[in-house]
Amino acid sequence: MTINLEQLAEAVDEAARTGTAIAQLTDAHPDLDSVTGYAVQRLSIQRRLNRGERQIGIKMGLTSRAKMRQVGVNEVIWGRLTDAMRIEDGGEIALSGRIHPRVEPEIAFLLKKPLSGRVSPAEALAAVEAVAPAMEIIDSRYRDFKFNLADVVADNASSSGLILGAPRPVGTDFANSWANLGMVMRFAGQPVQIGSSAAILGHPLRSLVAAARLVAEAGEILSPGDIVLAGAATEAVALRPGLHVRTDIQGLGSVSFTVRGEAP
Ligand code: 0L1
Ligand code: MG
Repeated sequence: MTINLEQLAEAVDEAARTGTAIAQLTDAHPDLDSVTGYAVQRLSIQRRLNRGERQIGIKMGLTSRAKMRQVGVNEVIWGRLTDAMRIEDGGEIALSGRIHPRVEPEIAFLLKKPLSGRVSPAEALAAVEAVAPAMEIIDSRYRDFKFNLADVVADNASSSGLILGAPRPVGTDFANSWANLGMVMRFAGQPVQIGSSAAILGHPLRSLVAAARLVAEAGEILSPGDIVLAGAATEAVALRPGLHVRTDIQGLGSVSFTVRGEAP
């Protein structure tokens, strides 16, 4: 069967826009591969840009063993972030308009220089202005949060929202001192996930190196001012109404938000 990329892009984009779960694209197109998935992702994000959203960076996905195990996909992937996905630190989010949102603790890089291609960790670090504690809200558009590699790539790596805490400038000691930062994510004050920055590909900087390579493979570039979400250090946890969610990262600070509504 011929694959109509625009049609698939419209399907995932409408599912995200309306908060309506859809069947995996690979149900109808079992041969869909990740290269085609990325083409669908690009077209679906173009639809957002056509509606007035602005791209603000990228997210790296499945950068930890815990995440790969959780969803049964064994490859690092990436997706695009837009300004409409941003939630302010300490802000409120609604669950309506989302399907089955989950949250995960992350680290975010803020870039001061362009970055693309095969770069060393030192070159990647030289492009970083600051680092911030972060959380990502993911929300697969597929029923039951079930997908394979091509599906999740087409669905913009499940991205739904991002929250960044106060950024800190990075020093030249970043490579050593940030290798193993403790991270705790709490729901209503109770720890729900505990991890380490080491779970992000061994060091979050490796995620930035991978980001530069992956965007270059897509003929793109990371630009000054871009945010790069390095990926989660732990599994993601389902959100519920009324929750206060906070992540603390050793030496980096904290980031939080509240889910609107009454706790059941
Ligand atoms: O940010 C992530 O690691 C998510 C990637 C996509 C898989 C998922 O939805 O958990
Ligand atoms: Mg993530």
